[in-house]
Amino acid sequence: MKIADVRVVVTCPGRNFVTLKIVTDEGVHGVGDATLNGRELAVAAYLRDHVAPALIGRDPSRIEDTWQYLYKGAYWRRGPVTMTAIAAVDTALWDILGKVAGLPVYKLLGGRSREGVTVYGHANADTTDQVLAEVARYVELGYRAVRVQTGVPGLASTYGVSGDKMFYEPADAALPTENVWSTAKYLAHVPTVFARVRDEFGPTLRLLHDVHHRLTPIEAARLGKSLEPYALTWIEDPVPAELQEGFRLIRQHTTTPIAVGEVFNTVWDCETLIREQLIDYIRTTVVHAGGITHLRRIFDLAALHHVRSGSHGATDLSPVCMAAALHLDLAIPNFGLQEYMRHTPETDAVFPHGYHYDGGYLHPAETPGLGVDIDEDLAARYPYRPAQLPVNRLEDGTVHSW
Ligand code: GCO
Ligand code: MG
Repeated sequence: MKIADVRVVVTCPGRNFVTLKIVTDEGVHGVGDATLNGRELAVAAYLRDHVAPALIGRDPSRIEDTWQYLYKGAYWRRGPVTMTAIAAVDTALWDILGKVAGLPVYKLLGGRSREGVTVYGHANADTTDQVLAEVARYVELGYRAVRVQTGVPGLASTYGVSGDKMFYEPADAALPTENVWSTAKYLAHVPTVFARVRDEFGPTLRLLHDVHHRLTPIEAARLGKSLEPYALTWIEDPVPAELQEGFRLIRQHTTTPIAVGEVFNTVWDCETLIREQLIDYIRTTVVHAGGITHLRRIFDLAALHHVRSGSHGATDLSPVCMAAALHLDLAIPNFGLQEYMRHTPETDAVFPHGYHYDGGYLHPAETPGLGVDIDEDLAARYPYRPAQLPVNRLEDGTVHSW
């Protein structure tokens, strides 16, 4: 069997998605997510101009060899654009392998290690009173873990608080909008929110919070300490993580668990964090960390160091990525949690899929391959629309991490 056709599909059923479709000479096809929020066309061009021509005629079952060929062969290693492109190819090849073998991909990865994939939902609202109602909504839907984000008094807008509660989408304009940030106001407010949530929902509901890279290590340590009474499952991205050593400082000061990694692309981005046990959950995901092949490598390293998975699963990761993530989540021994932000009905229609939610768990499809596809005719009805992520500034105008 040989690869006969490679297509890149860009579509915007509510938001932009890039999908790679690989077709073999025997008519089997596989799909891979290639969406990089706000930089979609860079990945589409990388795939179309540089990767697709080199795939024609290759044996689709040589997944590891193709990964090495694209990674080492490019010479210019790593980076989100390259690794997202490689991820798309890798994911599509696993999909083809599953279809040819007649098995869902999780069985090719060693079979199920659990009955379902525990997911967390996103309670978000401007005020604490409103967010309590949002948490209750997720509890009623059966969620066992809920991420809690609120507005901060004195700040006009805050990351993670959206008008459309189920489908948070930060890429909201053709040119970046600007948010204003105050660490002092934030640090004073967050513990008061979690005090109310714990009080209302009791000690066992798993609670999470995303800091979105906005603090320094010592500020993050203070936040972690102040949240200890409320026993969070994790605080996410407490600091920008280019400096992995910075997490040593946080770790020395707090027992609040830490999750990091949605912007990482390779095992080298988190190798120190994992090896020194500076984090508890690694949030790398299929689409941005080199596909199923490379993510498995990261999770295996993590398993040796008491670090569990907690893959990113925001709305900007397509149902193709979610399907792939679920197969890996089901198979690995050190699964922790899976983020699950729902897609709009328009997106679900463009990407028909067999995974389903039931009582706090997601379950991958049992059909051969990944159990997800793209309806190319429907996709063509939603042309690309430029949309970028916001920029963050301090109250004095200084650009800050978003
Ligand atoms: C999360 C993330 C997202 C990202 C978004 C960027 O934890 O879900 O932080 O909200 O900001 O995916 O494209
Ligand atoms: Mg996040």
